[in-house]
Amino acid sequence: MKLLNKSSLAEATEALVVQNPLRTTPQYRIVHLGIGNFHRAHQAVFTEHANGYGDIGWSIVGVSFNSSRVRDALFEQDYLYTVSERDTSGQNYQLISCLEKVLLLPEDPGAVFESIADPATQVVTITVTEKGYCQKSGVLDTNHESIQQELNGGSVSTMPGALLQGLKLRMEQGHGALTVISCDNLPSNGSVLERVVLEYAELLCSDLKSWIQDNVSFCSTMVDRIVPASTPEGNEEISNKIGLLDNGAVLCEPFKQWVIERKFATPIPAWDEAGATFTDDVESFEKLKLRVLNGCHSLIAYSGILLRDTYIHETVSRPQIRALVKAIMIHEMARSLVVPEGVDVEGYCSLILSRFENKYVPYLNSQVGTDGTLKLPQRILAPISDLLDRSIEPRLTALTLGIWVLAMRVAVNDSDSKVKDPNLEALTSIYQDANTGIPVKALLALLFSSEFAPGRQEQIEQRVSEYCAGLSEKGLIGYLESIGYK
Ligand code: CS2
Repeated sequence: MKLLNKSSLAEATEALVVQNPLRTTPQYRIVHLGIGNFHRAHQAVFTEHANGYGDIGWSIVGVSFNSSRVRDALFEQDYLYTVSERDTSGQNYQLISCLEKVLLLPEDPGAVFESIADPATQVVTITVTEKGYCQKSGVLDTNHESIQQELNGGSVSTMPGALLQGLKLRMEQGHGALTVISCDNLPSNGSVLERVVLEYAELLCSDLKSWIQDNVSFCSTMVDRIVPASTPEGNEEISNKIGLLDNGAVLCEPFKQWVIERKFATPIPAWDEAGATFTDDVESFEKLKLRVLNGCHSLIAYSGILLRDTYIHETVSRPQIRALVKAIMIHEMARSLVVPEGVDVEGYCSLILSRFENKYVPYLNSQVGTDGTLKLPQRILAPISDLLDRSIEPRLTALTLGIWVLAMRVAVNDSDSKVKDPNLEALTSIYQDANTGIPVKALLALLFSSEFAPGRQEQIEQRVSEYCAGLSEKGLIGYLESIGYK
């Protein structure tokens, strides 16, 4: 089969939808830090659609921090790839042609900084996951190993470090304003990023800090789309359908949402024409999505790990788990926050439940269960704290912590476990020290060391221990049935 690229494109089957003519000279550019599947099936898709409106073409320069996987797959394809949306109602295949190139930070840091400084670059978008922000409790973690290395003159390997070097060059070259948009699942992601960047800039040079304050805007966003890691089988199926070999195809669900804080320092693509919402109040959308979708996603993932299920859709199709997820969404997650105006919360929850059930976009429990010590604070602890403030008992959110505690026992004891966590060593030694006991206090302390629920651990610990005892005695399904989830 011929490889998908600019010269073979005309031979693709009719299944491949080509939205825009291939551009040779886009006028404006986005630099994207952390080019994984999520970016390629989310912001890149919005940008591709936006390019269909107005005369200004936007291209994306992607940056990888470690792996050359995306660059290697796409280089010979002239950076063209397919995004395929799939659910019970069918599947489509869209060509994405706005990716200009992919740079590898360790290979060519100078090219990364120059692309951020380039006057054609108007926007920097970011998806580096929670751990990529090198922050602790919302401030720059100056003890972070890689930040320390950078401060001591070592090579730049972090997202904040790379962004700052690019901004420094932009300042020196006099190329002016830039809009920076964080697209990770962190509450107030734009403000967190701004703080980290300004604190870091101050350590590097004070001129840079004030230049950033005058020239760069940091927008918070809520991003939503379920995009699993690609598989060889998935790529093969998509290639067969479009009639060309695509080693960089991405499979995802049809649903996508992007709510962006209207705080732009520069022109931006017509993302609103492509379905994005620009607003002054992103926070309430972020909170709703982080708790109802991501919080419940984690609950399903850890339940699935305990049940030895592989996929999210398998676990959520168990009636007891489905009933539990429905109940936590409505009775705890939605009641822990102020629902944004105009959102029908029951409809929102049931749409998310049906998205979790989409077996055509199989998502590994281990993928969602990865990095739990960094995800659960904003997904589960923050709602617990808000429920306590509202005098609502955090029952199912506490049960989620109990399920996580036991799932971590599986993760640390099972040599085949695919669940990763930056605190895996600490989790392992806590379990080793506990012998056969369940070290609830020490494990919860790992989560509560974040800023999300200060002083709340004591209020919840006893309850989590009771849940762990019940779960250990009856097993997850038996326990859920015993408390009425059937
Ligand atoms: C998931 C998210 O892996 C995870 O932790 O909860 O990636 C989730 O699929 C997206 O946020 C959906 O928008």
